[in-house]
Amino acid sequence: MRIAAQPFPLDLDPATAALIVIDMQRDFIEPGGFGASLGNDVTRLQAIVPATARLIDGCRKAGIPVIHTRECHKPDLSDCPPAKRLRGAPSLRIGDAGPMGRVLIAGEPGAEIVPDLAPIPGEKVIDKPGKGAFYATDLGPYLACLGTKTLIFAGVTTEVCVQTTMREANDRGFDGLLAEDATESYFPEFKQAALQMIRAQGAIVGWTAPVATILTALD
Ligand code: C5J
Repeated sequence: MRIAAQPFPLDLDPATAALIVIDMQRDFIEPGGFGASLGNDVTRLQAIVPATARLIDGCRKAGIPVIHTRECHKPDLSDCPPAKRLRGAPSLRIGDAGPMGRVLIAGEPGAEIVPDLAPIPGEKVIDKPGKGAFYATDLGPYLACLGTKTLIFAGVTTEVCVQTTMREANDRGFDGLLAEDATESYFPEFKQAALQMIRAQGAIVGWTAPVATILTALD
Protein backbone atom coordinates (compact mmCIF):
# COMPACT_ATOMS: atom_id res chain seq x y z
CA MET A 1 0.00 0.00 0.00
CA ARG A 2 1.02 3.59 -0.61
CA ILE A 3 0.99 6.17 2.22
CA ALA A 4 0.62 9.80 1.18
CA ALA A 5 3.55 10.77 3.40
CA GLN A 6 6.04 13.62 3.32
CA PRO A 7 8.45 14.27 1.67
CA PHE A 8 7.05 11.77 -0.88
CA PRO A 9 4.75 8.73 -0.83
CA LEU A 10 5.97 5.68 1.07
CA ASP A 11 5.18 2.14 -0.10
CA LEU A 12 4.51 -0.09 2.90
CA ASP A 13 3.66 -3.79 3.11
CA PRO A 14 1.70 -4.56 6.31
CA ALA A 15 3.30 -8.02 6.32
CA THR A 16 6.73 -6.47 6.89
CA ALA A 17 5.72 -3.45 9.00
CA ALA A 18 5.61 -2.91 12.77
CA LEU A 19 4.38 -0.05 14.94
CA ILE A 20 6.65 1.15 17.75
CA VAL A 21 4.95 3.23 20.42
CA ILE A 22 7.66 5.01 22.35
CA ASP A 23 7.49 5.70 26.10
CA MET A 24 3.79 6.60 26.49
CA GLN A 25 4.32 6.23 30.23
CA ARG A 26 2.65 7.85 33.18
CA ASP A 27 6.05 9.33 34.18
CA PHE A 28 6.09 11.45 31.02
CA ILE A 29 2.40 12.10 30.54
CA GLU A 30 0.78 12.50 33.96
CA PRO A 31 1.27 15.20 36.61
CA GLY A 32 3.69 14.15 39.34
CA GLY A 33 6.01 12.17 37.07
CA PHE A 34 9.50 12.64 35.69
CA GLY A 35 8.42 14.97 32.87
CA ALA A 36 6.59 17.25 35.25
CA SER A 37 9.52 17.16 37.71
CA LEU A 38 11.66 18.74 34.99
CA GLY A 39 9.24 21.66 34.86
CA ASN A 40 7.35 20.56 31.74
CA ASP A 41 3.66 21.04 30.90
CA VAL A 42 2.49 17.44 30.51
CA THR A 43 -0.91 18.36 29.08
CA ARG A 44 0.71 18.73 25.64
CA LEU A 45 1.61 15.04 25.74
CA GLN A 46 -1.76 13.94 27.13
CA ALA A 47 -3.41 15.44 24.05
CA ILE A 48 -1.98 12.83 21.65
CA VAL A 49 -3.37 9.82 23.53
CA PRO A 50 -6.60 9.55 21.45
CA ALA A 51 -4.78 9.74 18.08
CA THR A 52 -2.20 7.24 19.30
CA ALA A 53 -4.98 4.89 20.41
CA ARG A 54 -6.56 5.13 16.94
CA LEU A 55 -3.23 4.32 15.30
CA ILE A 56 -2.65 1.32 17.58
CA ASP A 57 -6.16 0.06 16.89
CA GLY A 58 -5.75 0.45 13.12
CA CYS A 59 -2.43 -1.40 13.14
CA ARG A 60 -3.88 -4.22 15.25
CA LYS A 61 -6.77 -4.56 12.80
CA ALA A 62 -4.33 -4.59 9.85
CA GLY A 63 -2.30 -7.36 11.51
CA ILE A 64 0.70 -5.08 12.05
CA PRO A 65 2.62 -6.01 15.24
CA VAL A 66 2.55 -3.35 17.94
CA ILE A 67 5.68 -2.90 20.07
CA HIS A 68 5.68 -0.70 23.16
CA THR A 69 8.75 0.79 24.82
CA ARG A 70 9.22 2.14 28.33
CA GLU A 71 12.17 4.26 29.38
CA CYS A 72 13.06 2.94 32.81
CA HIS A 73 15.85 1.53 34.92
CA LYS A 74 16.53 -1.38 37.23
CA PRO A 75 15.66 -0.73 40.89
CA ASP A 76 19.38 -0.76 41.82
CA LEU A 77 20.05 1.83 39.07
CA SER A 78 22.88 -0.32 37.73
CA ASP A 79 21.76 0.53 34.17
CA CYS A 80 21.43 4.27 34.82
CA PRO A 81 24.62 6.21 34.14
CA PRO A 82 25.29 8.69 36.96
CA ALA A 83 25.61 11.38 34.27
CA LYS A 84 21.97 10.79 33.32
CA ARG A 85 20.72 10.75 36.90
CA LEU A 86 22.62 13.80 38.10
CA ARG A 87 22.10 16.08 35.10
CA GLY A 88 20.06 19.25 35.60
CA ALA A 89 18.09 20.19 38.68
CA PRO A 90 14.81 18.28 38.55
CA SER A 91 12.61 18.27 41.66
CA LEU A 92 12.73 14.45 41.43
CA ARG A 93 15.68 12.47 40.11
CA ILE A 94 15.52 9.02 38.51
CA GLY A 95 15.06 6.53 41.35
CA ASP A 96 13.64 9.05 43.83
CA ALA A 97 10.30 8.30 45.47
CA GLY A 98 7.52 10.38 43.90
CA PRO A 99 3.72 10.40 43.76
CA MET A 100 3.75 7.48 41.29
CA GLY A 101 6.45 5.43 43.00
CA ARG A 102 10.16 5.61 42.25
CA VAL A 103 10.74 7.77 39.17
CA LEU A 104 11.47 5.86 35.93
CA ILE A 105 12.04 2.57 37.74
CA ALA A 106 10.77 -0.65 36.17
CA GLY A 107 7.74 -2.05 37.95
CA GLU A 108 6.74 1.24 39.56
CA PRO A 109 3.34 2.77 38.66
CA GLY A 110 4.94 5.77 36.94
CA ALA A 111 6.87 3.55 34.53
CA GLU A 112 3.67 1.91 33.29
CA ILE A 113 2.11 2.81 29.96
CA VAL A 114 -0.97 5.02 30.30
CA PRO A 115 -4.12 2.86 30.60
CA ASP A 116 -5.70 4.04 27.31
CA LEU A 117 -2.69 2.70 25.38
CA ALA A 118 -2.00 -0.42 27.43
CA PRO A 119 -0.42 -3.34 25.58
CA ILE A 120 -2.66 -6.33 24.96
CA PRO A 121 -1.51 -9.92 25.59
CA GLY A 122 1.08 -11.00 23.05
CA GLU A 123 2.40 -7.52 22.32
CA LYS A 124 6.09 -6.93 22.90
CA VAL A 125 7.03 -4.49 25.65
CA ILE A 126 10.63 -3.32 25.75
CA ASP A 127 12.16 -1.66 28.79
CA LYS A 128 14.99 0.55 27.62
CA PRO A 129 17.61 2.39 29.69
CA GLY A 130 18.53 4.81 26.91
CA LYS A 131 16.80 7.23 24.62
CA GLY A 132 17.13 4.95 21.59
CA ALA A 133 15.09 1.73 21.74
CA PHE A 134 17.82 -0.34 20.04
CA TYR A 135 20.43 0.47 22.70
CA ALA A 136 20.84 -2.33 25.31
CA THR A 137 17.59 -4.07 24.30
CA ASP A 138 16.55 -7.04 22.15
CA LEU A 139 14.61 -4.86 19.69
CA GLY A 140 16.99 -5.54 16.79
CA PRO A 141 16.86 -9.37 17.02
CA TYR A 142 13.11 -9.22 17.66
CA LEU A 143 12.50 -7.24 14.44
CA ALA A 144 14.82 -9.59 12.55
CA CYS A 145 12.65 -12.54 13.69
CA LEU A 146 9.52 -10.71 12.52
CA GLY A 147 11.10 -9.88 9.16
CA THR A 148 10.30 -6.20 9.63
CA LYS A 149 11.37 -3.71 7.00
CA THR A 150 9.22 -0.65 7.76
CA LEU A 151 8.67 0.87 11.20
CA ILE A 152 5.79 3.19 12.01
CA PHE A 153 6.63 5.41 14.98
CA ALA A 154 4.48 7.08 17.61
CA GLY A 155 5.13 8.32 21.13
CA VAL A 156 7.10 10.81 23.15
CA THR A 157 9.06 12.88 23.04
CA THR A 158 9.44 13.64 19.34
CA GLU A 159 12.93 15.09 19.42
CA VAL A 160 14.37 12.85 22.13
CA CYS A 161 13.41 9.16 22.31
CA VAL A 162 11.34 9.06 19.13
CA GLN A 163 13.86 10.78 16.89
CA THR A 164 16.78 8.90 18.47
CA THR A 165 15.08 5.57 17.81
CA MET A 166 14.15 6.58 14.25
CA ARG A 167 17.78 7.45 13.59
CA GLU A 168 18.96 4.15 15.08
CA ALA A 169 16.44 2.33 12.85
CA ASN A 170 17.50 4.30 9.78
CA ASP A 171 21.13 3.31 10.32
CA ARG A 172 20.02 -0.34 10.57
CA GLY A 173 18.29 -0.23 7.19
CA PHE A 174 14.64 0.21 8.19
CA ASP A 175 12.28 2.65 6.51
CA GLY A 176 10.69 4.81 9.22
CA LEU A 177 7.35 6.62 9.17
CA LEU A 178 6.48 8.97 12.02
CA ALA A 179 2.79 9.56 12.79
CA GLU A 180 2.70 13.34 13.10
CA ASP A 181 -0.23 13.71 15.51
CA ALA A 182 0.68 10.63 17.56
CA THR A 183 3.94 12.16 18.71
CA GLU A 184 4.57 15.21 20.86
CA SER A 185 7.19 17.27 22.61
CA TYR A 186 7.06 19.48 25.67
CA PHE A 187 8.38 22.13 23.27
CA PRO A 188 6.20 22.71 20.16
CA GLU A 189 9.06 24.23 18.20
CA PHE A 190 11.24 21.16 18.85
CA LYS A 191 8.50 18.88 17.50
CA GLN A 192 8.20 20.91 14.31
CA ALA A 193 11.97 21.04 13.88
CA ALA A 194 12.25 17.27 14.40
CA LEU A 195 9.57 16.58 11.78
CA GLN A 196 11.41 18.81 9.33
CA MET A 197 14.79 17.21 10.11
CA ILE A 198 13.41 13.72 9.62
CA ARG A 199 11.95 14.33 6.15
CA ALA A 200 14.61 16.81 4.90
CA GLN A 201 17.02 15.97 2.10
CA GLY A 202 14.76 13.36 0.54
CA ALA A 203 13.70 11.55 3.75
CA ILE A 204 17.21 11.48 5.21
CA VAL A 205 15.83 9.92 8.41
CA GLY A 206 12.36 8.91 7.20
CA TRP A 207 8.83 9.98 6.41
CA THR A 208 5.99 11.67 8.32
CA ALA A 209 2.20 11.48 7.85
CA PRO A 210 -0.91 12.21 9.91
CA VAL A 211 -2.61 9.28 11.66
CA ALA A 212 -5.72 9.64 9.45
CA THR A 213 -3.59 9.30 6.31
CA ILE A 214 -1.92 6.14 7.64
CA LEU A 215 -5.27 4.65 8.69
CA THR A 216 -6.86 5.42 5.31
CA ALA A 217 -4.08 3.48 3.61
CA LEU A 218 -4.34 0.57 6.08
CA ASP A 219 -8.13 0.31 5.77
C1 C5J B 1 12.92 11.96 27.61
C2 C5J B 1 11.73 10.46 26.15
N1 C5J B 1 12.56 13.05 26.93
N2 C5J B 1 10.98 9.37 26.17
N3 C5J B 1 12.46 10.73 27.27
O1 C5J B 1 13.65 12.05 28.56
O2 C5J B 1 11.74 11.18 25.18
